[in-house]
Amino acid sequence: MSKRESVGGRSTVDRSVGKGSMNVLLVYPEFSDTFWSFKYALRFIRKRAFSPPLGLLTVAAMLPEAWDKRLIDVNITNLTDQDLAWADMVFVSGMAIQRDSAREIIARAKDGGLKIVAGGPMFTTEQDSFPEVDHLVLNEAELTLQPFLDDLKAGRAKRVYSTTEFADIHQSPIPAWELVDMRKYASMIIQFSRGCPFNCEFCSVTELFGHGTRLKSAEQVIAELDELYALGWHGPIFSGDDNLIGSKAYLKGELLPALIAWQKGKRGIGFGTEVSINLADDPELMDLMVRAGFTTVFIGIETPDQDALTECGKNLNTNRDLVADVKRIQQAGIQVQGGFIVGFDSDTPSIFQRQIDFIQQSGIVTAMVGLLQAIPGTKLFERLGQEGRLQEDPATGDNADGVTNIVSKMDPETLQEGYRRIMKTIYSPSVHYQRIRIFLREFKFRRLETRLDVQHILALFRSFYHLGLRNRGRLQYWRLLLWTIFRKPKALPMAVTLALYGYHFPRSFG
Ligand code: B12
Ligand code: SF4
Repeated sequence: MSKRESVGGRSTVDRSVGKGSMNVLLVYPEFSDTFWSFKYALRFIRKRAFSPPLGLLTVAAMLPEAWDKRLIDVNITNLTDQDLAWADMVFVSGMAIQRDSAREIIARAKDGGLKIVAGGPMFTTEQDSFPEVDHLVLNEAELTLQPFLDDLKAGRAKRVYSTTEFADIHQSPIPAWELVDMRKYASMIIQFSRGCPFNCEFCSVTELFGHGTRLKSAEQVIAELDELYALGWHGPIFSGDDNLIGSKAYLKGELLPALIAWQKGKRGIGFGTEVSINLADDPELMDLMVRAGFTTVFIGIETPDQDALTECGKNLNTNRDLVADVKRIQQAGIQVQGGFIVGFDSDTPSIFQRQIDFIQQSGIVTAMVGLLQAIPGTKLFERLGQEGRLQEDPATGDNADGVTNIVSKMDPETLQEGYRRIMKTIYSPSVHYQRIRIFLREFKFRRLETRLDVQHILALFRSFYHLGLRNRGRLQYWRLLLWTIFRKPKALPMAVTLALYGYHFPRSFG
């Protein structure tokens, strides 16, 4: 058994399946210029994308060893005719937001006479929309890939492989990172857990990954990190958890102590992840997370309106002082990024100013505000379908593009206009730079989170030119730098990074 298969004990798939040559092209479709693409900020550090596609890399690690595999992430490189000529089969993954690019890739591969195997969140939630795909290997590949490979070997591969079960992620292999050109990415990506104990009406996580939090063993995580480190990655790592703190006992007792031990003697490896707001209730957990290297968490705050929180089932966020919660996390030494939504049935036009005020007071610099969309597979989609309130066009999958597939209760023009006002206001230079200062005043530096390389130094000079000389808000930029140098000198790299985000976000929503 290879090292990769032995992690976590049992082998996920029989990797002798299909011995003989097979050239597999794993293709990750392009993201448009979205909020999360970080495209305009990444240019400053000469990176092409935020992180590589973990789903495809995990699938690659489960394919027969004898097969030749190549990864084409269209976000960092072109898919060429030569790539397609080399391949026998194309494996495609993606989120709804990558729909157009995925269709283009599928069409080109079909023109080349190639078989298409598709999986991942978009295909799982929208399988009927892709009649041209030969094999839909849906849900978690830990469960559905092996039956597909078995049938393929026997010459009777079916069109759809799906399951209602959730995988034991102790069986997930170490992703095939050797296929990745790490220099092109700002961050690497791993996953400690899947699933979320909560039940928000608009969210597809529980449908896709379940209510229980499924966790990798600490040993398994450390093996993954060791491999990344050995391959030369000593930078930031994002963990794609739905809600890392779903099982606090495991975190405190196993994972975080193991990460603290692993970090000894290493510098520059900061973790980011997604959690729920109840992190703020647990000082011990926050302290352990900081010591383990967590620098940033994304939290779905959604709205300061109690009725809207109740409407969408986000009961966890009700009856709390959400601004104080955010500040407690910042004071512990963790930056909070927040997700916000407008367009709930109970929203009135006063919500726009209330969202602006909340975001500003909380010092959440990276605030992703979206219009509520109904994603297939969610309870919201089902409810609105029954109420006849779904538009014909599907959800774009980008909730920050100002488009919705919902027939809203609020007058649509008022909603659009209010949404645009939020985005314009919070990312206007004066408000954005002021928010960075509000955040930095609160934030407690517990460790230096980035290892500065040449590109970071160059990015500082590039920012002098673009933000300090050419961009709107140049005066505020210089004021922020001076303020930081005198008041929080250790925070200078962070201040510049946050300033660059302010350069990206307005461009990403036009
Ligand atoms: C990390 C992450 C991100 C990263 C993306 C990093 C990257 N390079 O892909 C960031 C932070 C940028 C991001 C952003 C967004 N994300 Co996101 N993200 C995730 C998250 C938390 C983890 C993804 C991951 O790596 N998982 C680990 C791998 C192993 O799982 P996986 O990709 O699902 O792959 C497994 C299976 O799906 C399957 N599989 C996957 N691909 C393939 C391919 C084949 C051929 C086969 C056979 C099988 C297969 O096998 C794998 C092993 O089981 C997921 C939630 C989750 N738990 O997965 C949401 C998730 C993917 N994101 C989602 C969304 C909506 C978004 C945003 C649109 C959010 C927003 N509102 O703006 C943005 C859009 C991205 C953009 N650039 O604009 C949705 C997608 C829903 C959908 N139907 O498309 C998810 C599922 C969360 C949710 N709310 O439901 N995201
Ligand atoms: S807490 Fe977050 S991940 Fe969990 S169901 Fe709600 S929105 Fe989805």
